[in-house]
Amino acid sequence: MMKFYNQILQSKKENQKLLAILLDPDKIVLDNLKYLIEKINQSPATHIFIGGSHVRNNILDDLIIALKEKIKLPIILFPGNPSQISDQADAILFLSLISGRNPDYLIEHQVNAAPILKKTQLEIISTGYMLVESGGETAVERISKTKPLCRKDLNFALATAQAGEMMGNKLLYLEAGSGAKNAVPLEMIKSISNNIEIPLIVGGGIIDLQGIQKAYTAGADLVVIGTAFENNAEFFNS
Ligand code: 1GP
Repeated sequence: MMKFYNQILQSKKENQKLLAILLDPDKIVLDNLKYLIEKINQSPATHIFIGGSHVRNNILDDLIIALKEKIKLPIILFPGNPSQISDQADAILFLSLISGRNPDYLIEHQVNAAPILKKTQLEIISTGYMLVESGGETAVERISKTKPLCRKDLNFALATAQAGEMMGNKLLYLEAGSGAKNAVPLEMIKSISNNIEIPLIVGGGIIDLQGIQKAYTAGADLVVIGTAFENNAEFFNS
């Protein structure tokens, strides 16, 4: 049963917008966890995403256990590589970087992760991950050694999204990159959301509440906020 995915589908059907706070375990100071948890519980977040570029497994398990004690939201892994798997989470975005042409991020890491995932209880949600040019080199671009999609080429971005859907992905994630200078263009969100059926996640470089609203209005079903909350835990009260 795809419990968490079905919840996302249900929200989309009811036009209830979703919001994920992205936590990078490497950047979390465990001494501040109590405060962070308080702020997450006061925020409008509906999901927690956990992931980063260099996360070590032992931190991941402990962090998720600590979060689950005090937070009721679903915890979804958003892994940078196959070492970032924890059975403590509820689900995992099983990503394929379909905007790029690096076989490691299209299939190799997935092959390595499959036997590990088979031994977990995690709900696996296949996700077409599309990196969009954002005005500077982002960590995803550097680590994956792929070129992001051109901001202006809406037709190519749409064709990529549609191919991702046709290949059976259950979600699409339009990503400008963590801390991006420019968020995903609204016209791109609009054109893709109008022409696919599966839910659309949008993240990267959204730094204020208006940015979240604009992404929703353009058609995002779930918006991800990482850096802005990391820099200011009062972000959602601003
Ligand atoms: C990164 O989309 C997420 O993968 C969030 O990006 O850190 O810029 O909010 P920010």
